[in-house]
This record gives sequence, C-alpha cells and structure tokens, in this order.
Amino acid sequence: MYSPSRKDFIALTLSDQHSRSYNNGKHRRQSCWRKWKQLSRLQRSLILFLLALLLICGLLFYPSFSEQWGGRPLSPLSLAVSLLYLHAAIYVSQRVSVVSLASEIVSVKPVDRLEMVREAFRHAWKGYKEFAWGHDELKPVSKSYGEWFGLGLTIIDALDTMWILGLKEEFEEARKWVETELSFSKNVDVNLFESTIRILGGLLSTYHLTGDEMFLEKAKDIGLRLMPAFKTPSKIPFSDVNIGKGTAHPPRWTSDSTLAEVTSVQLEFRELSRLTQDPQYQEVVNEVMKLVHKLPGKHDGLVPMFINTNSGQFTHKGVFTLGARADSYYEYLLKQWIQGGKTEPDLLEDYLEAIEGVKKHLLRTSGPRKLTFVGELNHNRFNPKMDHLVCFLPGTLALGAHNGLPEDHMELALQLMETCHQMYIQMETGLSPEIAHFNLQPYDGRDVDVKPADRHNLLRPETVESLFYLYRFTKDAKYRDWGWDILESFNKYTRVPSGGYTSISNVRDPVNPGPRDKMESFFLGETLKYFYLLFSDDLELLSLDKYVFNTEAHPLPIWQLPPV
Ligand code: DMJ
Repeated sequence: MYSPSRKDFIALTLSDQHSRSYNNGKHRRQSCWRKWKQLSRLQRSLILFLLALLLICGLLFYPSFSEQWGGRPLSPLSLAVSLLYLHAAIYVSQRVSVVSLASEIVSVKPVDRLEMVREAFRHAWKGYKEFAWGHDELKPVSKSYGEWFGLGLTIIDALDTMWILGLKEEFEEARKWVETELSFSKNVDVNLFESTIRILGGLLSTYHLTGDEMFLEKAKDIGLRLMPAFKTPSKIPFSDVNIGKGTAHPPRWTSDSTLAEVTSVQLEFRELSRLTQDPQYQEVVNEVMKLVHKLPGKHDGLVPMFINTNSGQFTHKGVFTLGARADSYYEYLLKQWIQGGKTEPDLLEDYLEAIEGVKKHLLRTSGPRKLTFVGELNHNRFNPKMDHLVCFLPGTLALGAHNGLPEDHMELALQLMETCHQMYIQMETGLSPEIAHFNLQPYDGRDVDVKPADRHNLLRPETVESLFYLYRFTKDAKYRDWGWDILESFNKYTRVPSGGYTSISNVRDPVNPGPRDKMESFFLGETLKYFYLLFSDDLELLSLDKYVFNTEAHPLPIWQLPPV
C-alpha cells in the first residue's frame, strides 16, 4: 500500500530529477533544455550575464587567448584553458542557487513543478473552503456554490488527491467532514454513473491509500444505495437513483440509458464486492457487460451511444464516437481486463475489436500538419469532429501496449497525443476547446477549427491524463513540458484571485476568455492529480503495474487473484 510519507513530501531538486531520469546523451540535452525552460526570464538573464562575465574575464586575464583569435591556431595549453573557462561557466550556471549581484540576493532555484501543483491545489481549495464548503461545487467568481447532488462532491472527489500531494492538513479537515457531516440518507436523485465514479470511486481509493475503515464503511453505504438502479426489465441500469427512497428511474424524456454510463461503473462495483466479499455488486455490473458483449448492432466493435432499459437493445443506431456518451465504454473494457489480472477474454476481445473499428472507420489525418485524429461516423458520413474527451485515448492505448497489446497501439497513442497537444497550442490561450473540428484541406493554416458554441474549456483532465501515461511509458521529457505549458495557461486564464479556478467560455480570446463561474470537482479529483503524477519522478508512486485508475482518476488495486 502506498504511504504518503515517502518521496512525494520531498521537494525534488533539479539534480535529483536529472540523475534519475536520463542516462544517454539525447536525454541529457533534452533535460538541459527542459531545465533552461523551467527558469524564469530573470534567472535566464542572470545566467547569461554570468557566462558573459566569465568569458570577458577569460579574455582579459589570459592574453594569449585573445591573440589566438587573430588567426593563429590554438596551442594545446590555451585550448585547455579556454575549455576550462567554458566548463566552469556551465558548472556555475547549473549549480549556483543564490547569486549576489549589486548586493542583492536573487534566488535562481529552478521552478519546482510539484510544488506548483500543490500551490494550485491549495488555491483551488482556499476558494472552495471559503465559499462552498460542504456543497458540490465552487462558483469562484460569484464566491458562492453550486449544488448537483448535495453531497459535498468536491470534498469526496479530492480526498485521494490531497493524500497523494501530501496535503495533510487539508486532508484531515476533509476526512473530518466525511466522518461527521456526510450522510447518504437523503431524499435526492443522483446519477448512477457520476456518483459511482466520483463518490464510490473516491471513497474506495482513499480507503486503499489510507487503510482507514471509515472510508470503506461510507463506500458500502453509497454502493448499497445505488443498487436499485439495476432493477430494470433488461438489467441495464436506469440513469438515476433516489438514494434516500431506494427508487430508480430513467430521465423524464426517455427510457434509454447512455452507453458509456452503464458500462463505466464496473471497476468500482467489482472492487466493492472484492472488499466486502458480497458478490451482489459485481453480479449486476458483470451482467451489463455480458449483455453488451453479445448485443447485435455494433459496427466493427464500435457501439451506439444509447441502450434501452426495457428492451436491452441499442437505440439511436448509426452514430459512432469515442467522445461524449461512448468514451469510457472503451476505457473500461481494457481497465476491467487489467483489474481482473487479464483473465477475462471477452473484455479483451471487445477492446481489440473496437480499436480495429476505430482505425477502420474513425481515423483520419488533417490537411495542414497531417495530424492523426479520431472523428465520428454519422450514418456512414464521416464528421471530422473530435471532443476533448477523446484525449483519454492516447493514455488508454499506451496502457494497453504496456500490458502486451499490439505495438501499433503505442504508435497510434503517440500520434494522438501530438494531436491533443496541438488542440491546446493552436489556441490563443493555450487551452483546448471542448470540441475541435479538423481541417481536411491540404493547405497551410490551422488544423483545428472551433465553432463558436464549442469554444469553452471546463478544466477537463483527459490530455493531462494521457500525458501522464505517455511520460511513464516513454520517459520523454517533452510530455512534461507540454503539461507544464497547460498548467501555466490554466494559471493565466482560469485562476480566480480570491480562490479557485473557473471554466471559461472562449479559448480563442486571451483578452476576455469569459469566466463561467464554475470549478468542476474533477479539476481537483483528476486534473491536478494527473499534473502531479506527470511531474513526479517517483515512478513507484501509484505504479501502473499495481493500480488501475478509474475514469475519475481514482486509483484502485489490480487484483492479485482472478475474479470469482
Ligand atoms: C469526468 O467526470 C470523467 O473523467 C469522465 O469520464 C468524463 N468527464 C469528466 C472529465 O472530463
């Protein structure tokens, strides 16, 4: 079990990071460049100034050196002295941490990225604590709160992040609230999927990290209260449950459920059965997977977005996407297979078939920069539209390749990661829109078009999540740099001075990004957690060979024994 008293409490030094991560010339060069980019403009100027100073001293105090520039070849002695000066200058620029200049002490310590993530978390938490404590979400601009289920969603979603970041004080106050204030005995309708991934997932993962039984008791309580959702004619669960009354129902306008929702509660319910030795939870969710596995209406492994709770059949057939309403179906096929120790062949079969379906029907390249992207299929018409949500896919593909799946999954992961990165850097704020439309025409210009209604950014985690997976598997420092740039953009355009971060309306307008006055709980539960894991050099911190992350970034253990 992971204990937070380890390296993550230690602010890592640059030389630590350097010596651990890179062992060849290429990586060393990248690392120097990375370190250079971590310095502020003032720090860079100081180092350049020092270098220039050393060079001038060299020229002044070693006369034959200047003569050599007159055309005569360098003698071995002067060459050695020149190299010595250069080496000394580089050494000083790398090692110096405090410089005295004109009697001013100026710190040139490189930016500690882990500390910057902790700082961002503390800032978000400050706003939540002051204006929204005990409520679901912070509205940072109006200094108020928003309610969804009325269950203190932000606190529960953020518990394991605080533990992982080593924010002991914040964790303790949150733990106290969960123990003394959180009650699920409430006449309130909750969405099965959202409360499973955020609340049940958050409580289970915090139980695993801390060993604190209180979290397991709370997890059992909510798990049991969600069970009525599965009492339907088809065994495909309803979308909503009243956790106080023990009743469940579909949305008012339909008897359909969303496909991603009914197939993305399995990791959590299966884990609850394992922990409680009560099979009822895993039975209901395994039944859903079995039904979907054999259901007609798939298109080379791709699934429609809706399923009917009465008939158990797919509805709204003909639209295929890896974005909203279907995304985590694909993610959970792979992750359940990993969770269960790779012993459930139907899950693997469905996953492999689906990835082939993606390659066959949804992959295209943009005109200008030949970026590979995942579009949508709408009744056999290709639509070059990609939700930011699809940016979970590079990470999932890389995780599969790491677990022995075909190498071309990794190649595709690398290409899609580049595309998701471009969705950020091609925007004026450096932040991705919610939806991108890719330009298929082969002329110079932007790859990404954004429709006015799609220009918002909700502080979503998917790209940072994938950067984390890709860094863990490749150790390529560029993924950390890309992540760092995103964190800087969040700080520049979404940070609210009085506390908290806000979603924005227009990623194309750096002058007026249009704060929307909402900080989603997943910003603390997922986005900041993945930033921290991306920048951490401790590769054993939530090792991907020991943990599988649910779709809300809550780590759950990979089972040592196969499922029963
Ligand atoms: C989160 O609740 C989860 O990551 C979910 O899978 C998708 N939507 C949000 C984040 O974007």
